[in-house]
Amino acid sequence: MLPTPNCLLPFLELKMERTLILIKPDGVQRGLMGEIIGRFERRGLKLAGMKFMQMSSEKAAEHYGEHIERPFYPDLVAYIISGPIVAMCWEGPDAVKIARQTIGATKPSEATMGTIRGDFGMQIGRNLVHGSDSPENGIRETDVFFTADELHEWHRDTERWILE
Ligand code: D4T
Repeated sequence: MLPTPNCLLPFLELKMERTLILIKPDGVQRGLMGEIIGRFERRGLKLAGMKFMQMSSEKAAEHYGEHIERPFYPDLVAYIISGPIVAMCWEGPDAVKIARQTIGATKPSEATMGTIRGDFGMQIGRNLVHGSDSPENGIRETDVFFTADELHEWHRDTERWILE
């Protein structure tokens, strides 16, 4: 595993987590960007960084490297680089678990209604969103997509109504 960048150490001490969320090309093409961003925002997660970009094959390999031996890997990379995506870093206590619950099961046919994939998805190869699967991967993946100066620490005035 890569060493934790110094700028992220304070978050570990506060037991805050960061999660990397991607709106995949199908989410962008289907006009669901606002809907998807709104779900994380309304849940109470706090945005630290966001960019609209197209992934290179190198970045796709870095992001999905753990799946390189899987039969679906070539299709997965072709899909993720096929058009622009939205990359976001959201933070909060238990941010990884809360975001994955908001996203729903990997297979849209198994995702609960009320989740992003349960409400908008049909097939695993077009499942709209990526979310980090552990706090460690939240940090590692955020580092793949964002430089330190692209992540913002800011005071949210509603904080005390969301977190105790
Ligand atoms: P991501 O990483 O996109 O948030 O998805 P998950 O964390 O929910 O699921 P994953 O890592 O197991 O799979 C990564 C990515 O590969 C696609 N996939 C997966 C696929 O196209 N066919 C498959 O059989 C599997 C298992 C979907 C998500």
